[in-house]
Amino acid sequence: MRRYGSGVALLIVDMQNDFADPRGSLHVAGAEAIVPVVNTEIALARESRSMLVYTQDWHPPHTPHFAIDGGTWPVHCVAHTWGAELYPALDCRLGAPMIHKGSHGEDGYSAFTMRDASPDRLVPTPLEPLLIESGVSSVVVVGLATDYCVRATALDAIRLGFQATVLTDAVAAVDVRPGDGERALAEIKAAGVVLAASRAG
Ligand code: VGL
Ligand code: ZN
Repeated sequence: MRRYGSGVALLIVDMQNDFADPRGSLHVAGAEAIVPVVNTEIALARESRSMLVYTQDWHPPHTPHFAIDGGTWPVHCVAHTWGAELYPALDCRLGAPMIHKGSHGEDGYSAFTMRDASPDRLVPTPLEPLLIESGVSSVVVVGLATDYCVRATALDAIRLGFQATVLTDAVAAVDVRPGDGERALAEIKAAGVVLAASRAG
């Protein structure tokens, strides 16, 4: 098992109440089941001195991302509310960097870049420089949701020159259309992302 090491970061994507808790406004089926898997990966990463980075979807109360404002989604992960908090059963390491995304009305799917609708442009988050400064060349992505933030984060990682692995039993999909999660995994694999099962090491 040599998934982790000092040049590898574990990205723990959007493990927040609105996605992970059945009472959440955008609950992802199967999210609770990945929590112990993600916690094990956090422990393995720490043992091997890998950097941990957490992300939070972090929206204002009104954003073009929400259906009430012309977008797609129910209101979710509004900054400083219960829905935006990390799921309590997740092993949250104090001091690990936290990347907030979507804070200024962008879509915020990728942990690396956000799409701002007006003007239409990509806005970087602090993640890429943070990884480069920390000597990271490879990322392992876990969390929610396979077909949105995990997909976008893994595709951006490859585009930016990182090696990227997604642990298929440590992610779960929204599946707006049945099969979206599986299609997203096939797409990111074709883009060069390694798909692995956590147990296989
Ligand atoms: C996400 C839908 C809307 C995600 C965020 O974290 O995958 N999905 N906002
Ligand atoms: Zn969102």
